[in-house]
Formats: sequence, C-alpha cells, structure tokens
Amino acid sequence: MNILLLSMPDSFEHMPTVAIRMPNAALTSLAGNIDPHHKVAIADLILVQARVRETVERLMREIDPDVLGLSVMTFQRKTARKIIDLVRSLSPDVRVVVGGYDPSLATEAYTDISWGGVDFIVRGEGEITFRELLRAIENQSGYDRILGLSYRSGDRFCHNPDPPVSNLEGDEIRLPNRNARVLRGYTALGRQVDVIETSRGCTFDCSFCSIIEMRGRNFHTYPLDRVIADIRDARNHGARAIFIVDDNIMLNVRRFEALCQAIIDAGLHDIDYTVQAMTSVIANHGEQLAPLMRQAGFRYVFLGIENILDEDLTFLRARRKNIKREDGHTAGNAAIKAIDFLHRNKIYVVGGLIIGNPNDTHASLEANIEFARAYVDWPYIQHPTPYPRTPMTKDFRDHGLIINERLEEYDGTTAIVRSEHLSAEEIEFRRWRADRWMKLRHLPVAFAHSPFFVLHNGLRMLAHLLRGSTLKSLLGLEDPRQAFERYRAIRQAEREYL
Ligand code: B12
Ligand code: SF4
Repeated sequence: MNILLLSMPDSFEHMPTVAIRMPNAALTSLAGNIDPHHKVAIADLILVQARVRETVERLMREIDPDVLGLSVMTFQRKTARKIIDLVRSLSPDVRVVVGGYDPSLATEAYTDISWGGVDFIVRGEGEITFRELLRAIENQSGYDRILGLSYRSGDRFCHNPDPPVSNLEGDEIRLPNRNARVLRGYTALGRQVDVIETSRGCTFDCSFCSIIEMRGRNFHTYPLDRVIADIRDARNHGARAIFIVDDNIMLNVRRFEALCQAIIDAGLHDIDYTVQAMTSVIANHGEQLAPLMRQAGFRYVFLGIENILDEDLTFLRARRKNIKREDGHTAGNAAIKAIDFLHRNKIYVVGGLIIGNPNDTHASLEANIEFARAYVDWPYIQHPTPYPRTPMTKDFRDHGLIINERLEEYDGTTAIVRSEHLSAEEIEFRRWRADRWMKLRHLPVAFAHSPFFVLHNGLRMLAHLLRGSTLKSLLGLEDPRQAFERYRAIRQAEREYL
C-alpha cells in the first residue's frame, strides 16, 4: 500500500521557523517499523509553513496514498482537521489515521461520526499498533484484536484495550526510516538538524506534563549501540546538529555518561547536540558530567528549571527534580549550580520556566523573569497550559482559572489561564515584553557559530523577534501594550496555515 505520514505545520514562538525546523521523531520511527513492501512517504509540514495547501495537494497526487497518517499535538488539532477535510475532498476513500499526544489523550475529539474525518486512532506508542493496522487493512482481517487502536465501525467508534509499553531493549522497535522523508530544509541555525531518541518515559509526575497519562510512570532505554547506529544514520543523512527527544534521559545518569563516551569513541562528537535535562542531575553530577558532555559535542542544554520559587515548584510538582544536594543533604534549588557547571564548560542554557501559576503576582513573575535575565542564554518561558488529562488541567478547571478554550492557542506562550491575582493578558504581556530583549542578546553567539546563516537570515530573525514593534515603540514613544496587541494579531493570523 501507499502510506503518507504528515506532521503539522504549526509552530510556536520559541521555535521560529526562520531559524529552527526540526523533523518529527514519531513519523520516522513509524516508517521504520511497517512491513517493507509498503511505499511510505513522510512530510514534515513545518518545512512548508507558507505552502501547506499546495504541498498536501501535490503529495496526494504524487503519492496517491491508501492510508494517510497524521501526528497531532493539541494546539495543532484545528489544522489537522482542516488538512483531513482537504484530503477527504481530494480522495474520499483514503483511510485516515491519527496518532500522537492529542489523539491519545483527547480521543473523544476525533470520534465525531457526523464529521467522518477519521477512520482510526492510534493511542500511545504507535509502531506495533500501526504495523498491525496496516496488515489488518491489507488482509481485511478485522481490527478488534489490535491493542491501542480505536476504529470506526458503522455509526460508532470501538476502543480496543491499551497496549503494553514497549521494552526497548530487544529489537521490537527497529531504527527510524529517514529515507522516507520527501521534503527538505531541516535546520538549526543553518546546520541540518535531525532528532534521535535513546529512551522513553519518565518516573516523575510533574503536574503540567502529559507523559504519565500517555504511558504511565516507567523508563525504558534503547541499547547504546543502537543509539550510536541511529546517530550515524542521521549523520549519513546530512545531520550536523541533533536534538535528543527523550522524555527524561537524565533518569539514568551513568548511562548518559556512557552515551557521551560512546559518542566520543565513535567519532560522532563533531555534531552539535541539544538535550533536555533536569537541573538536579546537572547540579549534583556536573563536575564530571558537564566536561564530558562538552567533549561529546553538547552545545545547548534545555534545563527544566520550571520555576525558581518554592511555592510554584510545589504547584508544578517539580520540586524533587530541582533539588541540589550537598554533603548528603538537600540544599535548595539546583538551577544556579547546574547553570554554572554548564557555562563553565561553554554549554549554552535554554531556560525552561513556567510562569503564570495560580498564586502568581507581579512580584513572582518578575522574580522568574529576573532570574532568566541573569542566568539563561535563551529563555524558554511558557505559561501553564491545560493540555488534556494533565493533573494541572483538573486543578485549573476546579478553580475556574481557564479563560480561553481556543485550542490552537494552547502553544505554551499564549496565556490560557489567569492567576488568582493577575489576568492572563497581563501575565502574557509581562513575559513577552522581557522575552524579546533576552533573546536578542544571544544573536552574537549565533553569529559567531553560524556567521553565514546569520548574515543571510539576521534581518528576518530580528523581524521575528520584534514582531509587533515599530520604530515608535522601540524608541519608547508608544505604550508597549499597543505593540503587544499588534504582536498578538500577527500571531493570530499566523495560525491559519490553510
Ligand atoms: C521532543 C519534544 C519537543 C521538541 C520537538 C522536536 C521535534 N521536532 O520532534 C521541542 C522542544 C521543539 C518541542 C516543542 C514543543 N512541544 Co514538545 N515535546 C517533546 C517531547 C519531550 C518528546 C516528543 C517526542 O518526539 N517523542 C518521541 C516520539 C517517538 O514519541 P511520540 O511523539 O509520543 O510518538 C509516538 C506516539 O505518540 C505515536 N504517534 C505519534 N504520532 C503519530 C502519528 C500516527 C499516524 C500514529 C499511528 C502514531 C503516532 O507513535 C509514536 C511512536 O511510538 C514530548 C513529551 C514530554 N515528555 O515532554 C513533548 C510534548 C510532545 N510537547 C508538547 C508541547 C505542547 C510542545 C510545544 C507546543 C510547547 C512546549 N511545551 O515546548 C512546542 C511546539 C513545537 C512546535 N511545533 O513548534 C506537549 C504536547 C501536549 C499535547 N497534548 O499536545 C508534550 C507532550 C509535553 C507536555 N507538555 O506534556 N517539543
Ligand atoms: S521530569 Fe520532565 S518528562 Fe518527567 S514528568 Fe516532569 S516534565 Fe514530564
């Protein structure tokens, strides 16, 4: 059969597509795990953000798929529906499968029979379920025994039981298939970027995170030789920068050290790596770990600082992963120590912070913004967002704090909830106002590393950073809230991808 797999074009503020366009890890893994006689094509629509309709129409003509699969996050649901409607108008008989976080955790949003857009929903990990689904379609053998599958049957949807999580140690999940990609243009500041995974799952339960509802509290790892083979494959496909998409790779710090060493031994340390990390691990093991990471090629670490105030960390259920230990005792927030280790080893910090929590005041917002200004290289400040079935979502609903039900705005940088003391708009405004100037400070670093790219794209990058501003507002001759309103209008218009 012909299979076409799509990831959505929607991006968000901290990942401006002028500078960063990453592939979707799920789709290559799915493509690597279907039976080899199928013809499979992957299109990451982030690469064609301004030409979504034309691209989908062209791919439908050229690939003529029997099965179309879409990977969808919650803020992309509206776009996914539009794409499905477009595809149905072009090819009414194509079987439509959706998977990923939104279909898995908000399954009911895709089972509207009157819409009739979706035939199958793959919940949770997809490789085995999708492979079995394709076999069942091909052999017309029925769908009722495929774990993790929801399927349309007459005028209702049937939901099979959940699948067990995959034990990644064996060869149950094969390597991703990067040859299936049909679009070009992946980039991280001019270097071709790819994604790899070394593990899945997490044993923490932060209240804002979807991972626990998605797969339970567990942690499974791929063998390191498989990881190295994956990195080598990415490199052979042109990657010079790699983003490690693991949910929480730092759960086994010894293994992570071994991975760094394996990267060095394999001669793959000329790639720029980015990884997400808990502050506690870097603070408590940084002395040895940070130099080793540097040697292995790690350039950016996305630190899950989440918040620097204890009360907010408690609300976010993120205290435990942000605690530093000294002489066998817990000794406060780990963020500064972790950042210090990374900076001493010339590794840049993407600072993940979540502000706008229920008890936040101007003072608590400013404390976090001030922290970002003082310590992080690239602020990744988000607002708490009520994604389906996270513990936080229930809390916000119970307290009546959610002010916006437009899911396409659930992108992390739009404030969807207010605090007890501040309006959502005020929270977002404060972040937006500080954010741009902090990011601007990182441009010289980007220029030093990628001069050619920044020379060619610097103006567009600047224009993205300062969206909404005019000369008047930059000179302080206009109320900044007017520039903020213009920024929001631009963001609003941007969300219409087709
Ligand atoms: C890596 C990552 C990123 C990277 C993305 C890199 C990339 N291009 O892939 C970065 C840092 C850029 C990022 C950004 C964002 N992310 Co993010 N990210 C993740 C993370 C850590 C891992 C995702 C991943 O690749 N996993 C590995 C793959 C193999 O697993 P998978 O995606 O689950 O796919 C499997 C199944 O879901 C299923 N499946 C998936 N798609 C499909 C499609 C079909 C057809 C089928 C059959 C099956 C299937 O099969 C796959 C294989 O088993 C998750 C989870 C977490 N712990 O935080 C969050 C997560 C996915 N991100 C999330 C969000 C919200 C965002 C942002 C909007 C804001 C933010 N929090 O930063 C932005 C938006 C990005 C954009 N488009 O602009 C949310 C999504 C919540 C939701 N309900 O939608 C998550 C769950 C985090 C959370 N808050 O809980 N993210
Ligand atoms: S540590 Fe990271 S992956 Fe684990 S629950 Fe918290 S945010 Fe999610």
